[in-house]
Amino acid sequence: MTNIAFITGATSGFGRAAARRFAQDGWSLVLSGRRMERLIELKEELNNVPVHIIQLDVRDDQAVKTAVTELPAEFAQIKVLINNAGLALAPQSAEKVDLKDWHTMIDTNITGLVNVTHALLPTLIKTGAGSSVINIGSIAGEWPYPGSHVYGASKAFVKQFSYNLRCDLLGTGVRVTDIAPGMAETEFTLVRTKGDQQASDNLYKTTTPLSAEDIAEQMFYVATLPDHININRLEVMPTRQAWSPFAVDRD
Ligand code: NDP
Ligand code: 8X3
Repeated sequence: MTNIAFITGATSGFGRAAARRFAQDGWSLVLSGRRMERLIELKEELNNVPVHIIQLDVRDDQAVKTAVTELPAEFAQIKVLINNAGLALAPQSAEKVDLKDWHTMIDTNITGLVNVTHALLPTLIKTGAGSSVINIGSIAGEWPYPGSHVYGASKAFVKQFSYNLRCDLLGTGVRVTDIAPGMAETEFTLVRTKGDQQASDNLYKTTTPLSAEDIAEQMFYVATLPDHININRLEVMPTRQAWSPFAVDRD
């Protein structure tokens, strides 16, 4: 059977690096994201494997359903779903955040992820042993920090949804993993700060963040383990990132 991966958010960062990593091993790819020009470029670059691109906003459940229903036959039998599309917004304190930003994170990181999962679960169950749902969570889903508010909470959803899916998929052969990266240099901070390149550069300079390729390698590892192994959660941080002491409010 052909190995086919369906990757959301393939226009940048982890998703694009994952497309390149899976293509390196000859996987067929279904790549989605909102920026069509980037998808076209990536398809042109990955000309060694069959690639199907879909302009898709994961928040639109009908569009997601249609995209899955209308997959060309040679891309229909998905083996690995990588639920990667996501974003953080508004790194300031909760009371200063525009409510719209909270909604956008919930709609993308939670609703979008469940939309795609729901649409592809029957296919993955049909593929059976060796298939995987790889959800991209975050260290923010486990560890609180100031300015994480709804972002971290949305990634806690990803973690618990992944665990709960495992329970329901027991016996189907479908594996579920929550990959939870720490600081990684992608366009993530540019999006989070609404285009502040300086803030993004400042965050990553003078340390050694993870790269998109580091996480793509973890995705590929999880997806290609022997069928009987399920990594439930994989938390990956840069060596140069760790926790801080609890904050205390004093007189
Ligand atoms: P990037 O900003 O580089 O990539 C995000 C991707 O998500 C883009 O391809 C973007 O595509 C896509 N996306 C965003 N919103 C939507 C939407 N509504 N519909 C479809 N696609 C969408 O960031 P990363 O690669 O870093 O982020 C990937 C995932 O990793 C996210 O879930 C993020 O939360 C998570 N993460 C990132 C970490 C980091 O430090 N970088 C650490 C831990 C987790 P387009 O705009 O073209 O639609
Ligand atoms: C993104 C990683 O450290 O900004 O999920 O929360 S962090």
